[in-house]
Amino acid sequence: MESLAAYGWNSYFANQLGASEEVPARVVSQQRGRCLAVTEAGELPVELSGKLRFSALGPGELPAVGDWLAVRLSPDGGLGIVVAVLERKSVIARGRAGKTSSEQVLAANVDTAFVVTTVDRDFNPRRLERYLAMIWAGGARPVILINKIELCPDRVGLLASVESAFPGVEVLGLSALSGQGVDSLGGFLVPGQTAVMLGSSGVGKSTLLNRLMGNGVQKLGAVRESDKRGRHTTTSRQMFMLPGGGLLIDTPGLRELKLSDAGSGIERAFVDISTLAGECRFRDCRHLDELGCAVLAALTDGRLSQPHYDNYVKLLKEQEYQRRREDPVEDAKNKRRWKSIMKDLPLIQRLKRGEEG
Ligand SMILES: Nc1nc2c(ncn2[C@@H]2O[C@H](COP(=O)(O)OP(=O)(O)O)[C@@H](O)[C@H]2O)c(=O)[nH]1
Ligand SMILES: [Mg+2]
Ligand SMILES: [Zn+2]
Repeated sequence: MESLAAYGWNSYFANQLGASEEVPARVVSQQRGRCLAVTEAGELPVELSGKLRFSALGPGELPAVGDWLAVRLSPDGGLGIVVAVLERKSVIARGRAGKTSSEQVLAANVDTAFVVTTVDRDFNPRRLERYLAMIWAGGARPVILINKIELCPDRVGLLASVESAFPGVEVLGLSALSGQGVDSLGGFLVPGQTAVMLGSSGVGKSTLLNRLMGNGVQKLGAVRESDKRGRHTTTSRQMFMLPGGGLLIDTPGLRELKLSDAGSGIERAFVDISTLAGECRFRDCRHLDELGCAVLAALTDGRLSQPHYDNYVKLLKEQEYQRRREDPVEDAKNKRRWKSIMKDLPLIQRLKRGEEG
């Protein structure tokens, strides 16, 4: 019997549940469509109610790890039927490649998002900018973790340069392997708070989790020495309660991180460009070829780096594309069309089999 407050339950969610026969549950793991959630009475598998399945406007509205749910217990108490996904306080979501408009929620209701990278090949400022935009857009606080710090000869210099490249973001160096610097995460991992680890495969997320758990809770798969990026060992998204009471979500490495609607996240991740934009001649300047563009001026005289600017333009374009795709009117039309096709499906099948009429 666990108190749900230990899992982050608070009045924000309690107010949404109101008085009903449904009980609150938090999704603690997700693997191939199977969801486990924790309730006051312990962990149990949950399934979507038919109504929720059909009313959801896209996968982004379905339960993800970290979500709080209103659940109806089956008579024997062995299964929870998800009646509703409670409104999220924050969300880590990426856009998905593909034809249908959709976003994928990687984690919900997290306070802190650790973007884990390393001092070696994985380090990529452009990718970090992308992560920051996504995290800020979803209402969480990003923290950059530079793992394998023991491999870097000039640790202080590295941290200083990363800090100056990402103003307003906390940057911590650590070694999950030796434990060096791991204590500095303590402030983010307090009881009732939720953090998620994001980052490529092989950067040491699972190693860090194991160290924080203080035991071998999650077995690590073998990593081939030849494969510098390490091997993909975490296949599900899962939440762990750390010995100190904090909640930590481990995620598998992401091969691709397309932005969903990142909104103001991009402005925050490129705060230098946003500041310059205030001096552009036109208020709606897109900083592409406009006259009197302060951003382009800074690019020309070298105050702004070209790859940094290119990434900004790229992310804005991506966002524009996603917005068009995720237009609710277009989306609803699509859904209605599919629903009517599904309705006609038995008929179509009968026709195919030659049982006309
Ligand atoms: N040198 C060094 N190697 C590390 C460190 N943390 C993790 N590793 C290694 O990096 C590889 C990938 O780690 P893993 O935790 O599976 O990464 P994940 O894919 O992000 O979960 C493993 O071989 C780890 O032993 C570290 O701080 N320093
Ligand atoms: Mg892992
Ligand atoms: Zn401009």
